[in-house]
Amino acid sequence: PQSVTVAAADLGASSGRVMLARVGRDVLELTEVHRFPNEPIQLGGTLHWDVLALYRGVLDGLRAAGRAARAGGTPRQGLDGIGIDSWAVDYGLLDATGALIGNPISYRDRRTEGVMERVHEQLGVARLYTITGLQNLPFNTIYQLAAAHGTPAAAAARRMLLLPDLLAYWLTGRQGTELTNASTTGLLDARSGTWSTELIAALGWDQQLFAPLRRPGDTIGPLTVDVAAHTGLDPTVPVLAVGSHDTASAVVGVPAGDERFAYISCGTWSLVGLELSEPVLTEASRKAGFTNEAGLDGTVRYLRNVMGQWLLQESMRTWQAHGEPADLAALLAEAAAQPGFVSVVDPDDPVFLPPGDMPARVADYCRRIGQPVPASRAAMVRCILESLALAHARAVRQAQDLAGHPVDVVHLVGGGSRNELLCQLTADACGLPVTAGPVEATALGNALVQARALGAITGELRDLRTLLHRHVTPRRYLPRSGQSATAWAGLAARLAG
Ligand code: LFR
Repeated sequence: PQSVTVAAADLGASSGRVMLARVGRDVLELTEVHRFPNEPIQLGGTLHWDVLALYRGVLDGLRAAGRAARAGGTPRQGLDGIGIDSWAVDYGLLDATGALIGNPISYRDRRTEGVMERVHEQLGVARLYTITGLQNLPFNTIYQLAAAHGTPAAAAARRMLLLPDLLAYWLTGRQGTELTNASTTGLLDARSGTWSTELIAALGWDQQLFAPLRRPGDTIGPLTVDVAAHTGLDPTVPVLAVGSHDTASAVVGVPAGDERFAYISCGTWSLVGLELSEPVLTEASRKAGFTNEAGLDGTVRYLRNVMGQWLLQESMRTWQAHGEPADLAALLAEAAAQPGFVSVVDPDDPVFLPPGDMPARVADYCRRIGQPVPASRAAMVRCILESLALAHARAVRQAQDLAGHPVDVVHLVGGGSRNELLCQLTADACGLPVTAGPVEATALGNALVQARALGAITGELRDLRTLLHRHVTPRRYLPRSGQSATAWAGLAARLAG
């Protein structure tokens, strides 16, 4: 076909959206047709995702996408494909009949506290890294499953499906695990790209709990009759595997040309790193907290999780909850006018991981290391964004050093690319040009992979990016000359001290 029309469903930590995309050799158009909130719920002391609300949001979005496609007079009078991505590591458990057991739990829930250390004691942290290449984040699926081991729910479980695969199962009746997201579980062998039967056995799980792997571009299956009836879509519309880990899709959506680049996929998290052809499994890499996740077409996403705009989002939520709602645009403008280099925090400190009163935690942190407590909300935002920029720069530098892969430019994609102050501070701290945008890199990456699977475009990852390059206009930020490297180094030294 000349072009195809696909729906890209992208679930994020605070909202989900369904985008309609038209993709062909000469066209790349993206429209948001539905957006819905994602509101985790605390119940019985546990933080749950409202997975059925998310499923309903996807169904509503697919109905809207079908309607919009028909109105646009697409060749097939409807959709040519559907792809789903979301954040990583979280899952649902299915019983022997395929029914969901309980409600999926958020990776920010505290039930994994101390579990990672226990698993490391049992299996050896260095050995884990040589097998999986994964950074030690307390919420990786491997630790969540270890926390669940022995519970009645886990005893009844016959399948573990990661969230995008769970939704795809409900749409199609087919079970499987998409590779890019499987690579975030801590149970995938990074070299062979298959489930680590060794780790699965060592942790006392049945191998059958883990579904057969699928790759981005594979066909998952047609819609069930019920779903087709409910959404008004043709039952033959295929659900396709995409980079179902949102970060994998976002990296596909980085509009890089031939330059040597680092990327920052900047949303609730900042995922900072490089695209490589081989994993880096050294001890130095492990100690620096770098991960080797699977990217499209056998690439390695060599990156580090930086806590990201989460600190800002939770601050906004806290102010709102205290009855003092803040306007983000106004606050960012005020923050830009604040003096710099006053106070800094390490956004990756575990105190910032759970939901809660971030301004209070930032203030405590500043007090603890003998810095002024930000005296206004604008000063607080300035401190958070400078801290984030510094963490971005640290990860960009470390990635280059650890992989022996120097870069000339940093591509910053995702919602954070709208935050001009953050982009500018990141350029300043990195001492490198930052190319910001597209905002919707994830949905674009999702749609491009579908379009290639459907034959509307061909080629390798770089060809997909060439297409992207022609249709998006990122914004460029150059490091400001007045922002001396010594000032940033001084900030970094405060954290080291
Ligand atoms: C980003 C992301 C990160 C992952 C974190 C938790 O949305 O997918 O890549 O580490 O969420 O799943």
